[in-house]
Amino acid sequence: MLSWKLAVVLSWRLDGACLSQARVLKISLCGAGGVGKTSLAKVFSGQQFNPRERLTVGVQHFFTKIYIGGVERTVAIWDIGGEHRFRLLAPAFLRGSAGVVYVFDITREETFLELDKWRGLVERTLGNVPAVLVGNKADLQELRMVYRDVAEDYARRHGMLGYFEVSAKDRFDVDKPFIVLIQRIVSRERGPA
Ligand SMILES: Nc1nc2c(ncn2[C@@H]2O[C@H](COP(=O)(O)OP(=O)(O)O)[C@@H](O)[C@H]2O)c(=O)[nH]1
Ligand SMILES: [Mg+2]
Repeated sequence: MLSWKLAVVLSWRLDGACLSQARVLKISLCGAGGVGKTSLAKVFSGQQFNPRERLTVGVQHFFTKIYIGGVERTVAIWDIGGEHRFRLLAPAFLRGSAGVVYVFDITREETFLELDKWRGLVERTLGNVPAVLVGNKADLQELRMVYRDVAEDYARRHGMLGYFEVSAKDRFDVDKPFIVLIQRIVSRERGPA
């Protein structure tokens, strides 16, 4: 049986966790390995794009500050290793996320097809949270394998806030999906207008 002391400590710890969550916005990046999650997180948080980005082992965190609705918020981007073996850990990493960015690579169809698995994982762990869909590597138009309208339709069918085509390499439109997602999260926090 749980002793009352332990219960008090636990509820105090949970309160602390909730309080800090109210200040730091946690956003998780989900998608197959190599689609550019780490690159997008880096560019969004003001770091350089690295053409030789290494495989993410487990999880990496990126922090950035953003002014939204006249207030400064700290955003923590959780970049979860996309490889199969890390997926077992994904539910633990996802917990507490206020929103999710799904990423695929427009030049590799299998990364688009893998989105269903990530959505299942997210829905089981977080329920219905605001999400956006990102097609990365828009600089490689000639190698495109996933059409824009197919991705747009996918985002719409699954209740996402929108589909955004970006390039971490060219720093093209990278902020857009994050801003749209954060705006929705913040407006949800404030309750319906
Ligand atoms: N051409 C191009 N390459 C990219 C882009 N974003 C990432 N990459 C490259 O794709 C590879 C995988 O990127 P990474 O960020 O490690 O993907 P992750 O496994 O999803 O975190 C790296 O070699 C990156 O340099 C992009 O927008 N365009
Ligand atoms: Mg990575």
